[in-house]
Amino acid sequence: MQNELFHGKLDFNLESGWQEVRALFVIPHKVLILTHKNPDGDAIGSALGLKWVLLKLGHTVDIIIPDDAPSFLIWLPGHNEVIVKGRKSDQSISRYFDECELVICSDFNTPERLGSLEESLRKCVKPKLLIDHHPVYEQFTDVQLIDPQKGSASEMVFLFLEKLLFTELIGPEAATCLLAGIMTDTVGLKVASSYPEIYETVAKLIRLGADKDRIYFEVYNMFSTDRMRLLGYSLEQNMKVLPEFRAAYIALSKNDLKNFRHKKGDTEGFVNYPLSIANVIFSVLFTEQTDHIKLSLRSRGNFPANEFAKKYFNGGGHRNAAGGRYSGTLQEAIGQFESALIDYKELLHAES
Ligand SMILES: [Mn+2]
Repeated sequence: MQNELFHGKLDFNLESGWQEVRALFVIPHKVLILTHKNPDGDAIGSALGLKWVLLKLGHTVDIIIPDDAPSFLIWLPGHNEVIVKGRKSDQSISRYFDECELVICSDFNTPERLGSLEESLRKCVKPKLLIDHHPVYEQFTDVQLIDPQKGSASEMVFLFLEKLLFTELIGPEAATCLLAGIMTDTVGLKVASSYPEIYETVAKLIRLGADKDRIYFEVYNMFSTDRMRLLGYSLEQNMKVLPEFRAAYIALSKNDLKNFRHKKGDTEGFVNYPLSIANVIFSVLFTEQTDHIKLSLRSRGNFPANEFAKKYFNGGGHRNAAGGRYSGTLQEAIGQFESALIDYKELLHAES
């Protein structure tokens, strides 16, 4: 592969670079697709959607993820062939990096989001392409295609394929994976989706065979009884509303999770519920992990959840959806959160 072909930024609105990238993809290569730890529907959906199309172009494609996908995603076409780092020897993982000819990163804006795969990516000297919808502060790939205005990386992948004139290679499997990514990252087209183009993409994907009803059913209506009861407990016993800050939080200890036989992905989406309360515009879910406290942050309007997460909880993300972490106890994390709210009180009240 000619590395020199492969440098710079791609932009949907500009023509530069696209021909070179297309030329790269019409010749079969060994491609490695990577996506972030704690993979969500967009991570898995964008990776799988891309894989299905690259297979049709004759590429050899492997997807490696740092850790398992939650159970509500395992039905996605092709998921059974996704390689999970934690389930393989380090040796076999490094072989994938050694043998591939091109690395595609999807749905993450810093190698840190790869967790245990971070080092492998940083060391890898193969040409790298990033497709993402997060703002990127550190360029870590040769080529990047970024649009923070888009609701999901899966939508970016669709537009990427369309721009490369590969739309007709998107079959029902790829279309379903990409639509699953779009639907999950926008919480069923409720957030980050107030622009007309997203519905054009959704329409095209449905025309290409995406099974929208199945996505909705598998993602939203497949709660285990334990998960449903954990949600009830979280809202009834565990949610604290702070009207003076227009904020609310849920804090789940390891014990809480154990009591409800918590499985990966069970708390997915819980953070959105407090935002349904009138006058609450900022919601945080704390979950106690083995060695740190994990935070999910959601906001409405212009309140910058990402900035808040970055400033106080080593995190980041989008304005309305961010993540963070805290080293210390659950109580200390909540304490830090409550005092940080004081700094943001004015901003929280400025929001209409
Ligand atoms: Mn995403």
